[in-house]
Amino acid sequence: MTHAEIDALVKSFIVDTAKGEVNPRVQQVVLRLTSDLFKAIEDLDLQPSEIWKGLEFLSEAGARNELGLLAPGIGLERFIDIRLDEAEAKAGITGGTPRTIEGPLYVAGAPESVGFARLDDGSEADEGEVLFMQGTVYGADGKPLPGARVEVWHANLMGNYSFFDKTQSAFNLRRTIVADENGRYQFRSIVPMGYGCPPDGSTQRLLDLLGRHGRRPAHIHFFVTAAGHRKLTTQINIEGDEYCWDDFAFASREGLVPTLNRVTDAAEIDRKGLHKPFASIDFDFHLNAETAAAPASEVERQRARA
Ligand code: MBD
Ligand code: FE
Repeated sequence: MTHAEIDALVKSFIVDTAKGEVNPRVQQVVLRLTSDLFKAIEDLDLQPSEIWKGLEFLSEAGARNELGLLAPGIGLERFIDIRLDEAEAKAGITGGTPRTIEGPLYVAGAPESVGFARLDDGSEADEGEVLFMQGTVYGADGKPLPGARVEVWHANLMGNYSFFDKTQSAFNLRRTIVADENGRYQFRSIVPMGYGCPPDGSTQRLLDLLGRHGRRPAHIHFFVTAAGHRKLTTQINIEGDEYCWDDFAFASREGLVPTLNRVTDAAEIDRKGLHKPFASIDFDFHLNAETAAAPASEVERQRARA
């Protein structure tokens, strides 16, 4: 079939059959995606068994709750970010801390504190390296933003996230820190390890067929919000991780790999109440002013809440 014939056929299936009230946006999207799919089937001469394989793959991925993992794995979540960056540039927004993908593992409702929080429950404190991370949240005018909210979440030493990993305590490695009167935040945690896709999962099965790995570098996620400013969704990578620039989720960006300092000075260690060297990262967040000229920075998607 020609593409024009496919367009006519799909219109006859999806548009001409409408009798009730139509959601025009849904109709437009379904029409487009269906005709693009049919054209791909035609162009690639996809066989019936291959088409069912594809549907079965999506079914399985959905049943395992892996569509949120497949999206970064095929670069879809990165593509969304590229488009947001373009839209912001068009709206005249420049500068600010680069965004990068949210990923599928955020959980709402983490404990809140002002200025400082300890993220880890202490269960891995002995094997892990203690991490202090601190900085200032700055607003569009370049001034600190007291009261800004820094939501932070990261994996444990196994690369696993609390809530999804039921062996961890509630909200382990997840907190909301409200910036203090100087716009400062600080947390104590452990240096996380990188994440790997579940080896028996749908996403990894696809990655295997593509000759790709399913590894992420060690990283820490953030939502940073403040009145009058656009929500920043971002991550930092742990410097030196072998996957730092080889992330299966394409989230690594210039400007999001801060220096990780190793503090060995005995007096400094003592001041933290520690008995061994620790890691320290300084990282400031720079937010952009909210504007009606750019798409919403608050993205609606289903998120876990505990
Ligand atoms: C993660 O921790 C993550 O951040 C992403 C994007 C995908 C899988 C696991
Ligand atoms: Fe993550």
